[in-house]
Amino acid sequence: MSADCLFCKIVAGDIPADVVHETETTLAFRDIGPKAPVHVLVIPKEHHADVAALALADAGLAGEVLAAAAAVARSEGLLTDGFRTIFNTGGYGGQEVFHVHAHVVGGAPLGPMLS
Ligand code: IU
Repeated sequence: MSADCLFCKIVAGDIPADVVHETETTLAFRDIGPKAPVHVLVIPKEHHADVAALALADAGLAGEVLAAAAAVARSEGLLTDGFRTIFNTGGYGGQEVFHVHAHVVGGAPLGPMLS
């Protein structure tokens, strides 16, 4: 746990979140500012700053985050029409919360990737 990390506080239960999926190592909750009809964030419970740091430190845990993202897509009904999984990374990548999280977004056509 990282003391000043918002998502660590959600994992600890100190800040409420609308949790939709949980495993021993991952947590998924609805984004407070949804950009699509379905917008869920999937995180490892263990603190890693971004997906690059996570993949280097623990590739197995990175795989568990991806598996949780797929489980969320299934439970949110996104597998038929498709969805997008995004890891914003660092400043140029638009990352604002430095606890790695996969955005799982869908429920409507999302358009070209970089629009
Ligand atoms: P980013 O990839 O770091 O830019 O995404 C951070 C996301 O975290 C963003 O979509 C916020 O709406 C979301 N979020 C949240 O769900 N709950 C919060 O308390 C805060 C941000 I602060």
